[in-house]
Amino acid sequence: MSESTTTHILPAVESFLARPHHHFINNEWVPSASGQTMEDVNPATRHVLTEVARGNGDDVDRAVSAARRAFRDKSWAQMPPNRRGILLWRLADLMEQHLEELAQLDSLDMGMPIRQAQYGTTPMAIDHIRYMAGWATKVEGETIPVSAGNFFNYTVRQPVGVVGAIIPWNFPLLMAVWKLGAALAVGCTVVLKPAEQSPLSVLRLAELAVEAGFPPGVINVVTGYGPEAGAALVAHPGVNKISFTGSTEVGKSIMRTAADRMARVSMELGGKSPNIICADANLKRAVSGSMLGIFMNQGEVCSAGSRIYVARSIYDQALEHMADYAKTLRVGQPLDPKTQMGPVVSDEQYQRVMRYIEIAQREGATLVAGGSDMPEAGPGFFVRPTVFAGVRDTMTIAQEEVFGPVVAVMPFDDIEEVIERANQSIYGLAAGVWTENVRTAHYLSQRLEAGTVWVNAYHVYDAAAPWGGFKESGFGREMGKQALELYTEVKDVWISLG
Ligand code: TXE
Repeated sequence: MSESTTTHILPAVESFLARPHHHFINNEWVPSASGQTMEDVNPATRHVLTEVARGNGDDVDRAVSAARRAFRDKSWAQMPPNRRGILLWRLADLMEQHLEELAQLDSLDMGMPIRQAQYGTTPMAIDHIRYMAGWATKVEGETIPVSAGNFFNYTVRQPVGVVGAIIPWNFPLLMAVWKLGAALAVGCTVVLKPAEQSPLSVLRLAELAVEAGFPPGVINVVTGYGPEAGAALVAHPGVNKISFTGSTEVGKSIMRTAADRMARVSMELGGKSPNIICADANLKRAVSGSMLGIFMNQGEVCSAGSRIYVARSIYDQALEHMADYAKTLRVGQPLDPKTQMGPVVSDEQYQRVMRYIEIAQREGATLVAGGSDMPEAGPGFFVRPTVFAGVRDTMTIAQEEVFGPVVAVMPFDDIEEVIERANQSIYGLAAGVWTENVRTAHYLSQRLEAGTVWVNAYHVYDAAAPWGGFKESGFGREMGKQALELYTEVKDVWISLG
């Protein structure tokens, strides 16, 4: 790390880190009921960044009570929608004023390269809040021409109530606003539980929300571990809806708990996304796009293109380019603006990724790049960008989500065969297609079982475009107007005109 290439930690970030980090309940900072805290580790250095409140059921209870009060009284759900929109817009303005600070917090907290945080995910988060601010005034019902008699029949969409939002560590700020934006726009109040590995940007966001003028209880943040704070939020009878992003395994257990009281749920879960490079693709673009598809954010992306299928006629050439790309990717300190890939989030994740690399080799896959740790990148949890060839569809590396910088590259012979193989997964979040043939592009887009298909691109997102999975990648769509459905109930009203 040299002085000239490393972004200095902003004084505002330094002073934020030095403060105690309590729960944010009813617009106040509240220490844990138990008095316990947990360590927040910087994955690039393995040093403790700061301590954060370790929440339990008592803290969740306080936060849910605050959210219920705010939902019931007139200060939020019954606030004129344009006022809610203005508050969201103000929050976005404040986020923009503090963009660098928010970007640094995510970068320090979970290892995201600063250029991605600063020019990608933080601006996307701001844009998302503005997009949802616009929807606050546009949540409309319908009039329905019923035949049952002389009635005027119409629907209204009403906020579902208190939302329990549980988010992962891979995009801390962005995942928070994906849930907050739509929920707040329609008049819900929220208790948000960030991932234990990366709570900082969300805590800073809560502070900005007070500055923007959000009433007490509308946004609450309880930090803590999943089986403690997260599980208590899921089980709380005062929570009407759980919006979860995380592992499929935890998603299933949340659904079981939520079923007991019929709480609404939406799930954005894991993936093993296929990325298909056809023989007629622009190879240079396809290779660099596919490498971005797997190595962006260290591969810690639910939609990472972790199964690359390449037409056999160009397979050897593509594989060679991919190996070169992986070997020359700049892996290093996340705060260095030149860094393209940072460390994985934690020791636990590092061990998990290394285990998958070991299993792949044991099952007979061939390593063409990476496959080890990367001490020269720094003292943190660095994994060398890894490319496997000689992979069979039945191997663990072709079936399970690694959630790290590891990709399986496989040849295919014809379109029907690759469709079948691509769809042979429990997941269905995203897919990529690289071809210059418009028919192939549309045909594959129709046939692939995925919530999003990118053609001649990978990892493009927009606040207006719906996002969510097929199969065990979950259900419900975040972003786009579809996200409003997650946080509203439809009420049908009959007025007798007889
Ligand atoms: O996820 P968890 P982890 C996948 C990815 C990764 C694996 C494990 O494959 O390697 O999951 O990651 C909270 N009740 N994804 O362990 O445990 C937890 O505190 C309520 C894909 O980090 O699912 C955190 O806030 N909440 C994914 C959130 O759930 C619980 C992103 C996610 O943690 C809980 C993350 C419980 N019992 C991991 N247990 C994606 N879709 O992008 C945990 N949590």
